Formats: sequence, structure tokens, C-alpha cells
Amino acid sequence: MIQILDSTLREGEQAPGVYFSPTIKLAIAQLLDRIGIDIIEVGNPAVDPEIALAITNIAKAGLKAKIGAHSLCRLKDVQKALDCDIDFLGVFLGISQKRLEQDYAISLGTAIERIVEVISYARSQQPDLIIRYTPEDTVRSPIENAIAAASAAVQAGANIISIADTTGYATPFHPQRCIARYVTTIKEALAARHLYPKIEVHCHNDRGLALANGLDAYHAGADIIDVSVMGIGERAGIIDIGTILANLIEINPEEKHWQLEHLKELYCLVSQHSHIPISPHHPLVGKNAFTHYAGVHVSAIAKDESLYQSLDPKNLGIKSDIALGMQSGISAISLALKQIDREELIGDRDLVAKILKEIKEISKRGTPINIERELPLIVESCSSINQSI
Ligand code: HCA
Ligand code: CU
Repeated sequence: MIQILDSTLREGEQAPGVYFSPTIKLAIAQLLDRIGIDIIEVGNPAVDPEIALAITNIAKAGLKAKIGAHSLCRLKDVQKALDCDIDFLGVFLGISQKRLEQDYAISLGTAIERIVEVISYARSQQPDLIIRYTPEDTVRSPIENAIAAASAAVQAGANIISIADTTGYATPFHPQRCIARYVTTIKEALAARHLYPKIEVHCHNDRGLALANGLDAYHAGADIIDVSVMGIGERAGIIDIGTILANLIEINPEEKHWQLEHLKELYCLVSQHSHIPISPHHPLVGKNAFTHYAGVHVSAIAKDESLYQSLDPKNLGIKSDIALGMQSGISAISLALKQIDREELIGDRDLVAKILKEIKEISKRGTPINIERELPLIVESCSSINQSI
């Protein structure tokens, strides 16, 4: 079964302007745990002592999820992570020619020595620690470099190798750039050396392909996929948690082990504290995700919701809904009247036609009509006009 690593608290906090206090971090972690997320990457303790505190708090909270820290491939940083009571440590070091020469100014051999030194140290300090090594920017790096660094990392004690699409470069169906090629080639090359780490993928969304690449990697046999709430992260972010969970379930019903009914609460919490609004057309929890509007649609869903829904909102603890406005037809007015307990008016065709006309007029102002609050007033004003004629 696929495992999910949520990085809302680490990668997500790398979105400009986003900050979660330790208390909010704990609340987010608790919800992720309730949903059934396997690993929660909380942050890099070397960034700020408050992050170290947040990791330690969450690690002590008794969650089922493994609690992790992120770290540069540096002994003093890794020591700070180990001091936080973690179950999981993720270290990263790029191995592309460009990164080695222009950024670190070291050779591949020196990079590998560093990886081995740091991972061996972490392993010696905590024998049961889950250790991940990420060749940063894996998919823009020579695959031989990634294999050499990954082999050394696993031999030194890493349990997971993460294939990072750090810049959203991977492209499904592309012969060289597809992430599936990296998953299978690295897995096979390591197996040929009798090394069997779990393979993780970290897909950025710079080209809008993060979700597609995540599914491509799943198909190719990846064991762990990184996500965040609303996909928040550096630049265009990474894979959105809800969207990939919903799709993994469709592809393989055996993956149905997440409590998706907690997603909405999770998104609201993250949105509130990140000050990033949930897009109204977010596929699962957006305000419009299960709201039907055009006349033809509303008339069809009044008979059977699945005519215009391929997901069942009940699985998300959400109810489908209708909107009123210029696109509405008679069915929408009938449904809305039922919603406000004025079913007896549905037979009055003149009145319903007046209400519809009025709703279309109001919608020209561009503000959505709230059924519970405004429809009773519209009904009242249309009824009084009716009587006075
Ligand atoms: C970063 C880069 C990273 C690391 C991923 C990892 C990436 O912000 O440090 O360590 O697995 O996208 O490569 O997020
Ligand atoms: Cu990243």
C-alpha cells in the first residue's frame, strides 16, 4: 500500500508569508494523523529553535504517524534534528554537475563522502530511525550520479530514497523527463546491488504537473508520495493532499484507507492560519466543488446527483448544493424553495416565474444569492407584488 508523507508544516511553511505557531502545527498534525497520513514532516530545526520545539511537541503527542525533521546534509544540523525525539529524518544533498560545481563547489566524490558520514552518524545515534536521503533535483541530475549517491546512502543506513522533482521539470509520457523512468531505473539499479530502500517522490508543481507526476510515480511503483494541504510550498508548491488521495482510491480501491471526512476541517485550519484561501474550484473541498448552477445541471441532479458528479460528496462529509443566478431555471427555484421549507409554492407557476426573473435581475449585480438568507425575502417581495396585481 502506498504511504503518504505530508509536508504542509515543512514545505508548506516555505510558501512566502506562511507561518504556523507550534500550537497550530500540533493541531494540523493531529488532523493529518486522524486522516491516516503515514509520515508528517514538521520542519528543519536548524532554521529556528521554535521549529525544534514544534517537532518535539508533535513527536511527544502520541500520534500514529511517524514524525519527522528535515535537514541539510550536515552533522551539526542533523544533531539538532536528532535532539527532537524524531522517528524520521530526511537529509538532502544535490548531486547534479551544476549544483556540485556552482552551488557547493565540491566533487561528486566529496558529496558522497558527506552523505555517508552524516547518514552513518544518524544511524549510529538512533538505530530505529527512518532515514531518507534525497538527491535534490534528482530529475535534472545525471541518473548515474543519483544511483551512486543513493547506493552509498542506503549502504550507510538510509531506508528511503526520495526522487525529487525540485523544479517541477518532470513530464509524464516524456521519454527522458518522466518521473516513472527515475522510479524504475533507480529501483532496479539498487536492487541489482541488493539494496531495497523504499522509493519516495517529491513533485513540484511549476508546470502544473505535480499531481500527474505523482500518479505516474505511483504507477511505476513508488512507495511514498509527498503532499501538502492545498499543495502549498516553495513557488507553485507540490501535490495537493486531497486530490491525490481521491485519485489513488479511484485507481486502486485497495488504497481506501484514509478518513477523507476530516479533509474539509484540515483545509479550513490550514487556510485560516496560512491566510491562503481555499480555491472555490478546489476539486474536493472548494466552495463550488459540489455546487450545481446551470438550469440543465440542476434539473438533472434533482433526479440523480451522479448525473453531474463523479465523486460522492458524502465520503467527504460534504453535501451537494445549488447556486441561484442568471444561469438558473425553474428546477433550481423548486429545489431552493424546498430547501427553505416553502414547498407549497412550487405549484404556483406565476410566482415561481416571478422569483426566477427577480433572481436573474439580482444576479446582474454580481453577488451570489444566499438561499437561506435572501430567498425568503425575494419570495416575500414577489408574493406581495403577486397579490397587489
Ligand atoms: C528544499 C528542497 C526540497 C527537498 C526535498 C527533500 C526539494 O526546499 O529543501 O528533501 O526530499 O523540492 O527538493 O523540498
Ligand atoms: Cu520541495
